[in-house]
Order: sequence, then C-alpha cells, then structure tokens
Amino acid sequence: MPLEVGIVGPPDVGKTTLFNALTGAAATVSGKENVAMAPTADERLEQVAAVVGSRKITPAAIRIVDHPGAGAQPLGNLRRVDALLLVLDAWSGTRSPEDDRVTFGLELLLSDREHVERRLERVAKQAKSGDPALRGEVAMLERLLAHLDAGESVESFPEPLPPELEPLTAKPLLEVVNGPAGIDLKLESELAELPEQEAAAFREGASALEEVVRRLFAALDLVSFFTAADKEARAWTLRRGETALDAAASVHTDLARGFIRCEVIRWEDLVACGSHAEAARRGLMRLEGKGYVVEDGDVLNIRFSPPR
Ligand SMILES: Nc1nc2c(ncn2[C@@H]2O[C@H](COP(=O)(O)OP(=O)(O)OP(=O)(O)O)[C@@H](O)[C@H]2O)c(=O)[nH]1
Ligand SMILES: [Mg+2]
Repeated sequence: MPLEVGIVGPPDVGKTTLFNALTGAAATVSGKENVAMAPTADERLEQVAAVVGSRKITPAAIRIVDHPGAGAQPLGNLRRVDALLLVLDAWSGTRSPEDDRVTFGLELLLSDREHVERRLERVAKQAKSGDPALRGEVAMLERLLAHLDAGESVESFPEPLPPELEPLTAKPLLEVVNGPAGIDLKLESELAELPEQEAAAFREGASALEEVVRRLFAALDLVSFFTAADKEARAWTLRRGETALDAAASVHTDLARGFIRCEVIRWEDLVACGSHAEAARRGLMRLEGKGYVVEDGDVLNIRFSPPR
C-alpha cells in the first residue's frame, strides 16, 4: 500500500492548486475528490542511477487525495489516509489562517465524536447477544465519548482503541500556508507544468513542495531505500523500523515469499565506489537476513528464489 495523504481545508483556499502542484495533474473541477500519485524528488536516487547506469529512474510516490472543501463529502472519508495536509489561505486577504486553523481542529474533533457515537450505536445493538467482548467495547466507547465530551482529545484517552477507529485527530496534521508568507501554491502549480530544468532555473533553488514532502517524511517517520539495476533505479519508502522482508514485500510479493538474503550497500558508498562490484571488493557490501532493519539510504539487492 502506498502512503496516502489527504489535502483538507476550507473552501477555495487552494487545495486543488496544491494537489496539481504536487501531482502535476491539471484538475480544475471543484466539489469533487481528486486522486493521483505525487513523485517525491530525491537527489540520492539520481546519483545512484548515474553510477549504476540505470536506463530509467522511478522516484517513490505518495498517493494524494484532494478532499472537496465544503459539505459535499464528510471528513470521515479520510479515515484511511496516513496524514492530513491542511491548506490555509494567506493570499486572498479574505480569510484568517488562525481562525481557520482553530475551526478545522474543531471539525476534526466533531467528526471523530460522531464516528465514535455511530460505532457505539452499532456495537450496542450487536452486544444484545450477550457477547462479553462486545459488551466490554460498549463500555469502553461510552467512556471514550464522555472523555471527548469533556473536551479531551482522542489521543489523551488512556485505554487502547480498536485499530478500525482510526481517529482523524490522531493523524499527523501538516499545515501549508498558501501565500507569499508560506508557499505560493499558484506559482508552484504553474511551475509543475514546466519541464524540470526550466522550473528549477525559475525558482533559483529547491521547490517549496520538496519541503512539504520532507515534513511528511519526518511526521510519518519514513525512510527511503533504493533498488538499482541496468533497467531501473527506484526509490521506495518504509516506516522506520521495518525490515528487509517488508522491503521485499513492497517491491513484489514474490520477493518476500522467496526471500533468501539481501545485499546492502550504503548509497554514498556505492556512489563513491562507482559500482556494486567495487563496493563488494572493498568490503562495503553486507549480506543481511529477513529481520534486518532497513536504514534510510540503503541500496538493497534482494536475492530470492522465484516461485515454481
Ligand atoms: N492569486 C492566487 N490565487 C490562488 C492561489 N491559490 C489558489 N488560487 C486561486 O483560487 C481559486 C481556488 O483555488 P482551488 O485550488 O480550486 O481551491 P480549493 O481549495 O480546491 O477550492 P474548493 O475545492 O472549491 O474548496 C483558483 O482560481 C485558484 O487559481 C494563490 O496562491 N494565489
Ligand atoms: Mg478543490
């Protein structure tokens, strides 16, 4: 499953503009949900690809959901996303980012409260059968509801929650201030339509969107690893703490099933040595097993026995 991020905020603040800037799409229609993949730039990948002579470079990608601003779809649809990007309008002079931030926080809280209430109703019905586990959950949900009604957050609730609850208020929330004081999203969305080099020349530096992606990586505690061969050099993401077997599974289920071992070289060692073979000769290539915890910047070559 790729990482998924939801763009949220009041109507007309620039959510779809941010969506277009991140994904290179050209969505215009307001009031509907847009979904596309956003590539994440990583200059380490370019260097690895150059050394290996890869014919194709495939950056890691994040799935972006552009949530329509007003009414149409409840925020509850975003329960599956890994993080939220809140767009605040600091460009039109017609809104107050501070007020919008507070209002949106309350909307999230309200949405979570309704979600807990609906679940309570449902589980209470099922619990009439007398199942002790269900009755236990009813009691827990009642305590949670009382906790929320006392103005407390879901996160400060001291008991473990069922994973399906996925409270919106517990998700990482990153703000994107749209305007000269933050990111000029209109400009970024226009630059997204230009060829990479022209856009870079115009900006005189890194894209402000790269900063957004960096903040997402930090908030979600992600690491990147690379695979690199003649055909393709590619970047992938894992949660920090995930293993070589998780890495194999994100590339292909066959790699995980037939996993034998994994060759690991640090990306900077590979670049300095100029080839896998030279890195191996200098003792910079390690062989690791399934349980190896992948580190940010590892170049992995997974050895596996193909399925018969
Ligand atoms: N001048 C200027 N215009 C902007 C900026 N950001 C967005 N706009 C314009 O504001 C209008 C609304 O932008 P959208 O990105 O569609 O806003 P939205 O939040 O997706 O709107 P809804 O989906 O209808 O809630 C468009 O005409 C944009 O071109 C900005 O930074 N500067
Ligand atoms: Mg929109």
